[in-house]
Amino acid sequence: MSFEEAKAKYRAWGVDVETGMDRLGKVPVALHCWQGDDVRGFDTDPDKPLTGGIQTTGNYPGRARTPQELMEDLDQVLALCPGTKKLNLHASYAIFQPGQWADRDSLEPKHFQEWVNFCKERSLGADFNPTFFSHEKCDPLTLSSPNQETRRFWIRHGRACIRISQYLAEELGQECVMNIWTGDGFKDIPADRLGPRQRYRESIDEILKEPYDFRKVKPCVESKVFGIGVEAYTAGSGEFSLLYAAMNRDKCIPLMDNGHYHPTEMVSDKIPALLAFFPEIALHITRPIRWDSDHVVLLDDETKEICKEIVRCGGLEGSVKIALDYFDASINRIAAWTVGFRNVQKALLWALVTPHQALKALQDQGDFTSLLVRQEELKTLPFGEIWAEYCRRWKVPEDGQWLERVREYEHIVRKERG
Ligand code: RNT
Ligand code: ZN
Repeated sequence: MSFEEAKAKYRAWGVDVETGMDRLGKVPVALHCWQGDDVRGFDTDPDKPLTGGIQTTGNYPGRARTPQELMEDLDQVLALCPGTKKLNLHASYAIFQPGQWADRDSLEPKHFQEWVNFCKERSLGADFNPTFFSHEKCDPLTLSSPNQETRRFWIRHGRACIRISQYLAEELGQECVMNIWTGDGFKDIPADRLGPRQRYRESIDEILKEPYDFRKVKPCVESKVFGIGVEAYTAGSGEFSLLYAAMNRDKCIPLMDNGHYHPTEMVSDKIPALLAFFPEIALHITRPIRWDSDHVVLLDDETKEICKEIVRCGGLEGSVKIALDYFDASINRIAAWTVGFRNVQKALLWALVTPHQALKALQDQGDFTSLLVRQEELKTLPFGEIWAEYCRRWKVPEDGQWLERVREYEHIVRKERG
C-alpha cells in the first residue's frame, strides 16, 4: 500500500494525517544523554558505583567514556530519529578544562559551554538535572539528610544548577526543564518518616530561592515510590512531590516518571488528573519491568496510552514537557537509545492520527458499544505507511533500514573503544 492509499484510509475516519505529521514535527522531545555511558557522567571517577537506588545492568562493549565519544554517539542517534529533539543533560556531565575540576556545589555555566555549542550547532534546546547521586557527599541522604553540612552542599548544588539552567535557556532560546530527583530514602522501616520530608521540603525551598525566570526555567520535582536499597521509604514520595508542586505553583511543576509507581498504577491516567490542576507538567517516559528497571521504551499499550493522553489533553501545546529516561547496558546503546526515541515518536504520531473528537462524542453519548468497536478497528489502520512517510520527510531511515548503520558505526567504535 502506498502512503496516498493509507492517507485515504485515515481520511475515511475523518483524520488528516498531514496535520498530525506537521504537529508532531514541532514538538520537542528531550533525549537523555545518560543512555550513552550508563549514567556515569564525567565529573568523578567513572568507575565509582551508580548510587541513588538506580542501576544499569549489562556489560555490552562500546560505552562512551569521554564527552567527545558521547557527542559522537549522540550524533548517530540524532541522525536516526525523526522529529524535534532537545538534549537532556545531568550536572555530572560537566566538561572541565584541564586542571579546572569543580565539585558539584561550585559548578558554573562555563562547564556546560561545550554542550551549548553542541546544541547550537544542531539547533537543539536543552533540559537539565542536578545530580544528587553517585557522589561522596551522599551520606547516603542528600537534601533530606539530618547533617546540615551535607544538606547545605546539595542545596548549593541545586542553586548552581538553576543558574546553569537559566544559562542554557538563554543561550539556546528555549525553556529549560530542570528536574529535581534524589534517591533519598531507607532500606528498612524508618524511625522517622516526617523529619526527612520536612528537611527535603526546606531544602527545595532553599534551592528555589535562587533567582530564575519561571518562563524560561521550569524546575520540576520528580517523585518515586522506591529504589534498590531504599525499598522501605523514599523522602520524595508521590504525595510529597505532588503536594510540593501544588503548593509552589509559581515556582515549579510536578514530574511523573512511569517507572515510579506501583505496577498497576498508570501514568496515562494521572496525566489528565494532574492537568485538571496544573497548567504544566513534565514526564519521564520509560519502561518498568516489575520494578523501575528503566528498560528501553517500546511501542506498547501504556506508551501509546500516555501519548494519547498527551495529545488529547492538548499537551503538545506546551503544557506537557516530554523527556525520556531509560538506560540499558546489555545491548548496543545507540540502538537502545534510537529504538526508544523512535517508539515515543511513533506513539505520538499514532495518537495524532486517532479521531479523538469522534471517539469522545461516542463516550459523551453513552454509546460504549460503538466506542469499543471503533477503538478496536482503529488498531489495524495502515499506520506503518504514515510512519514511513514521516521518516522520509525527516530524511531519517525508515524501519528496517537503520540497524545496519548502527552496526557499521559499532564496528568502527569497537576498534577504538575495545
Ligand atoms: C531515577 C529517576 C531519575 C534518573 C535520571 C538519571 O529513578 O528516574 O530521573 O533516572 O535523573
Ligand atoms: Zn526519571
